[in-house]
Order: sequence, then structure tokens, then C-alpha cells
Amino acid sequence: MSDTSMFCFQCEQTVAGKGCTRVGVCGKPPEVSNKQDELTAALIALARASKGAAVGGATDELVMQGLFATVTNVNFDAARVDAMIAEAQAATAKLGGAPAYDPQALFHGDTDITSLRSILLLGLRGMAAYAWHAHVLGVDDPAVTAWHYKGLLEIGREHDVSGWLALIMEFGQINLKCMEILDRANTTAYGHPVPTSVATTREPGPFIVITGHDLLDLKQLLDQTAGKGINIYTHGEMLPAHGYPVLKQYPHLKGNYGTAWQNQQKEFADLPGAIFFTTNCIMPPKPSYADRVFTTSVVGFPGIAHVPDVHGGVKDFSPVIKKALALGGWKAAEAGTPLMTGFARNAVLAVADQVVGAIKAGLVKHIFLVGGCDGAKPGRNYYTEFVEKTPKDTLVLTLACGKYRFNHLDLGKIGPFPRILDMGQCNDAYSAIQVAVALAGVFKCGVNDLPLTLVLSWYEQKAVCILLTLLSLGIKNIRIGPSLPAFVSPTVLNVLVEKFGLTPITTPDADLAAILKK
Ligand code: SF4
Ligand code: SF3
Repeated sequence: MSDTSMFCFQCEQTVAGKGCTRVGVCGKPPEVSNKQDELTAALIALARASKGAAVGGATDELVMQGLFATVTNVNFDAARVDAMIAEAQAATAKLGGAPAYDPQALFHGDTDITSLRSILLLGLRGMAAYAWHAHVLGVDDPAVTAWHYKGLLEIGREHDVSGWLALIMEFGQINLKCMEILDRANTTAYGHPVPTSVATTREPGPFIVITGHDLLDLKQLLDQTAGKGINIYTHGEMLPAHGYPVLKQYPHLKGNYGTAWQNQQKEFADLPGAIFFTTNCIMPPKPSYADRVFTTSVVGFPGIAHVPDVHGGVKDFSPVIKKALALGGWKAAEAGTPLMTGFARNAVLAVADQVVGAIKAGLVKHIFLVGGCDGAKPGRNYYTEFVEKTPKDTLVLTLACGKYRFNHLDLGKIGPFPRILDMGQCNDAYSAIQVAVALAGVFKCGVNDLPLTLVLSWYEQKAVCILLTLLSLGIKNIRIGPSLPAFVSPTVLNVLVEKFGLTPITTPDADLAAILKK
């Protein structure tokens, strides 16, 4: 690849639904895109050197972070990617070396094989993010850690279609385990989420907006800002943090500001507070607020201040705090309508008998899980309209940043439940799976026989790994939008449609009619 050309088709907003070849729609320049491919190739060589087994210690961390750094809207900093390539090469040499992998081979070649290889690689990138979140809380699973290496090793090998499909299904099961350890890590550290009303009122005074998915960063920031007259507001995927008992006890965790990631350039313009990105999704910061943006962990953007990791310790947030104090915050209060969150598996299963009773009594005729990523495309209004049009005797479970399309709607209640139940971040897809499995247990049927339909929105690679987990569990007839992934070839799509009944979304009216007539 020359310095001016690139190839990336890993997210939903890719150019013309085919691939970004000059510059990413996300803002990723060719230099960074090509370096990310080089990093992936260097990690494949490392996995070859380790023969697909986990090496341990800092090398495991490098593998997780190296994959996580290539997720959409995580790292735009070529120097940081270069440093990770050098680390991967050094780790490979330490293991005695291995044949190099050609980065050009990643996304080129036979269309169907490239599609299957990409599905596995992109899923693996998503899982690495979840594994990292569990790891920073001290929770690892040897099988999950090892599968990062195994996946990379296999991506560097030749397989036929059935070989790739078998690997993809095996990966789906490993990712389920990964999501289980993350759920355990979060609930052990912060307690089980409880239903919580989150204020969106702005209060006068200095503040920090924290976004992304990392709850440990939030906890450390809350500790370091306690008693300093600084308010903390969540943004994007950090909203569900308010439901955790350990986090919600901090009085200066004031509420939520803004909506999903794609609105950040508008919502952060001239914001009189510091903005802290713990993970994706970062967009190129505009000059009106770039001086108050901070990143940490694998997130990076050239010229943007970075809070370094402290291995197993406490990060130093003093530059963020200093910036928030200097900016002074909002001058006056501004009222907002509260949002509900905290309906994770423990909260829902605690009232499982009431949910089951409501289904048996015909008060709840159907449950929809409308979850996934948000994004900028106009077609995403589908999800707002879909939820608005769900009949009054149905419940809507939701998770991840796609919820901002409808979490402000008041759809009323069924008995004690609001009709929209926010189960958490995309990380909490495990909660939704557990609820579905528990309901199937009560009704003595399979998940596919429940009055439950999954209507998913995807954008980046974490959604890919969750989808693969759902498929590996045999969950059928999932509806997916707003458009189909560019990396799924027509032949592979046919397999997914035939085997799993995966269905692209059409219109809310047509889809609701089709779902409810069953
Ligand atoms: Fe394009 Fe998405 Fe890749 Fe960015 S991450 S370069 S928008 S496909
Ligand atoms: Fe959102 Fe980026 Fe995927 Fe965690 S924050 S769901 S898009």
C-alpha cells in the first residue's frame, strides 16, 4: 500500500458500503490504517512464535491492547501504533522468531475466504476490548486469553469455508465466556446494577464528562475528584455506570450529559468542562474543544493529552482535574429529563416471577431486545420508530449506545416495569443472554421459542463479536441493520440467512407485522 491508499471495511459507515480506500469516514488516515494492518500482521507473527498458546504477563496485555487499538474510533495515533508494532516484534524475537505475515493478505484474495477471515478477525478485535476491561479489574480466564493467540494463528492460516465457519462458531462460544468474566468482574467490583433514575440536569460549577466503557477509570476519577467541587457527568456508553451501587454512592456523580458518540462534535463544541475518553468512540476533536480532551489506555489521537496507564495501579488524573477547574464549568443550572438505567440481569431476574406472571396473564405479549450501536446514518431512525410503534403490551429491553435513539421516550409501564428497560452497555449483552436463557428455562422451551425478538443495530467490531456469540448459541431470526456489513460476502450472507435466519431490517411497520403475526 502506498502512503495515500488504504483498505478498511470494518465498520458500518464504510464508504459506499464497500470500503474506505483514501481516508476513513471515521477520520482514520491511510498511514494509521496501514500501520494498524501492520500491527495485526505483527500480532499474527507473535501468535505463530507462541504456537497459538498464551505467553503470559505483558505479552498477553500487548495482544489484547494491540487488537483493541484497531477497533473503530479507538486510536488515530500512528506513533502509538508504531510502538505496539515494535513491542510485538520484540516479543516475537524473544520467543525465537516466526515467519512474518503479509498485512496485504488480511483483506485481499478470494471474496468468500476474505469475508470469513475478516469476520473472525473483527470479532477477535471486539472480544479483546471486553477481555481488557475484565483484565484491568484483575479477572482473566485462561481459555479466553489463549484464544486471542489461537484466533490470530488461525487468521494467518488457510482454511476452507467449513473450517472458517467452525472457527467462527468456536470463537462465539469463547466470547460468551469473555462476556461472562467481564460481567463477573464488574459486578464483583461495583455490585449488581439496580434500577436508577439518572439526572440530565446541568449544575453550575466545574465538571468532567467521562465517556467510553471503562468503569475502573470512572471509579478512579470519582475518587480523585471527591471533595474538590468538581461534578462528574457520564456520556455515551458510560450512562449505565449510574446503576452500580459502588459508583452511585458518589454524590458528585451528578448525571448524564449528551447522547451517543456520533453527536460528540456538536455536544462538546465549546463545552466549559474537561472531556475524558476511556475507550471508543472518539471522533477527531474539533478545535473548539480539542484543548480539553483527554484520552487514556488504548485510546489515542495525535496532539490530544493522554493520561498514561499505571500498571495495576491508580492513574494520575490531575491534568484533567486542573483543566476542569480552569474552565470553570456551567454558569447556571439547566433542567433536563431523567433517564432510567440499571435493569441488568440481577434486577430483571429478581422480579422474574412477575415478568413470567405478566407473560402468562397475557399482559406482556412479546419482548423485544432492541440493542446495539448508534451511528450517524439517517436510516438509524428506524430504531426510534420501531420502539415507538411497539404495541403497549410489549416490553423493550435495550443495551449499548443505540438506546439513545429512544431512551428518552415515555412509553408508559406494564405493572411495575417501565416498557423500556436499559440493561447497560454493549458489554452487558451477557445480561440479556442470561435473562433469555432463564425465561426459556421457566417456560421449558428453547430461546428461539420464546416470544422474544432481537432487533440489533451494529456499527463497530464489538457488535460483531456479540452477534457471533448469539449465533453460536443457536439464536435464530435476529434482525440486523441499519445496513449489512461490507465484509459479509453474498455467499456468506446466504449461509447466515439459511442457517440462522439472520434478517436485514426493512421498515418498522413491516418488521413489526412480520414479528407479531408469528
Ligand atoms: Fe472506514 Fe470504518 Fe475503517 Fe474508519 S473504521 S476506515 S470508517 S471502515
Ligand atoms: Fe457504541 Fe462506539 Fe458500539 Fe458499546 S460507543 S456500542 S458504537
